[in-house]
Amino acid sequence: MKSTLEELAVFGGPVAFERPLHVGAPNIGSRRHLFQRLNIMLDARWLTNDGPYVQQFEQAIRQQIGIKHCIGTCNATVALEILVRAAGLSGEVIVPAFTFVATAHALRWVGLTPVFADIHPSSHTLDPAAVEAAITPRTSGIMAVHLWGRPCDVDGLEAVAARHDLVLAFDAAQAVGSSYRGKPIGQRGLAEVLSFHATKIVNSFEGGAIVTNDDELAERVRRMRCFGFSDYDTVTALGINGKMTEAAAAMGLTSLESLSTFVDANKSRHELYGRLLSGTPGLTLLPYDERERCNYQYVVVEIDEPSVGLSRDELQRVLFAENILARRYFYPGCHRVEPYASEPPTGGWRLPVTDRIAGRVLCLPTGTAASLAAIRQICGLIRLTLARAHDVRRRLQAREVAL
Ligand code: T4K
Repeated sequence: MKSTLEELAVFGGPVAFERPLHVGAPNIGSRRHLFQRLNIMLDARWLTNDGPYVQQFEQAIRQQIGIKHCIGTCNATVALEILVRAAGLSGEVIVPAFTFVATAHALRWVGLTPVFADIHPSSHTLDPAAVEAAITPRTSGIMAVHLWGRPCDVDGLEAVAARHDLVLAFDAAQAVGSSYRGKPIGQRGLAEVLSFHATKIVNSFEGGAIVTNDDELAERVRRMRCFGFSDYDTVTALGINGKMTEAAAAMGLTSLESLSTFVDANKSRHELYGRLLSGTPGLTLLPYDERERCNYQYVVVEIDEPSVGLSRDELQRVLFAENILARRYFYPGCHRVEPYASEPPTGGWRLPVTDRIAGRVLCLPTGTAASLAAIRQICGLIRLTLARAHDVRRRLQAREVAL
């Protein structure tokens, strides 16, 4: 364990990790089950187009969430695009800017205008009061996000949507395996969108799904996912190719079998970070609500620069030098990336909480690929860096001048 600044890689010491330690290294699950499924798939020569594994995966997700319909897709971004079209949204849709850019891009890609509303400082998710203030006569819906696998204020947003007769849907890309008020996330609003990207708690390499209790919406989504075909050779609507492959579904099923193992791994890592970082001045680890089921998918810390004397970006530089690829999710916020940055509303985007949080948050490695020993090392490096924050800053600045 390093104990002096000279030992830090950023100042010329040895690199702590030989290979990069990623935030989102995938959980794998049973290779045997995966290869069995892939062999069956190859023998059957059925590789895509709503095959048996896609149907099994959709059924498994339906059961897991307790929902009527699940339509698997090639990824969550396309699922969002299909959903907003199938829901008939038009004009403006209110979204958080503090989310992965796919939430906003999916809307924009289909010609909608994302309108960014601010978030609550402790939940990092949409603030219903800010949403209400952002409503205009052009608003048709709200796309809320369950960030970090933690639910947003579903009840509060439902009340706003009901008052203004707006469609409410959820981007639940990060929230598979988590609950809201004791019930699995995925049951609320008109529909919710899940992601099974490689970095997610359940992964199908790439993949997504739309889950809903609405029969008509589900039917429209199914057609849109497959070019608008209503049967073997009849096209009844505009559609796209948003299908999930059989190999993806085989991986999804295999991954889903191990969901509780993955959650336990994440939980033990989150607890370890909590124990080892507790009492570190200027650092807060975002908690999960122990009354809910949580997937503990992200280990999120906030760095308070004024009290610690070091910025989040400076800490990230120290960690990167050690091959710890901690991420500044979701800096700088969608409103500050293109095309949205160049198209601000009159008076500019006013999202003070988003701006503040986007400057403080750092996500640390977790999941089955990050060993507990690695996490002990990461915490030791963070504690050392923050305890000597002023010296670290001085040395980093001196290095910049020297370069
Ligand atoms: N809405 C929300 C709220 C989302 O968070 C996302 C996706 C979406 C919508 C869209 O879902 P999809 O269309 O992707 O299904 C990652 C993921 O690519 C992205 O899916 C995820 N959110 C986002 C939060 O994180 P990046 O920009 O961090 O890059 P990526 O995927 O290259 O790398 C993530 C980390 O994982 C790195 O530390 C490298 C590591 N990694 C990645 C892959 C793919 C591995 O170790 N192995 C791998 O195979 O976006």
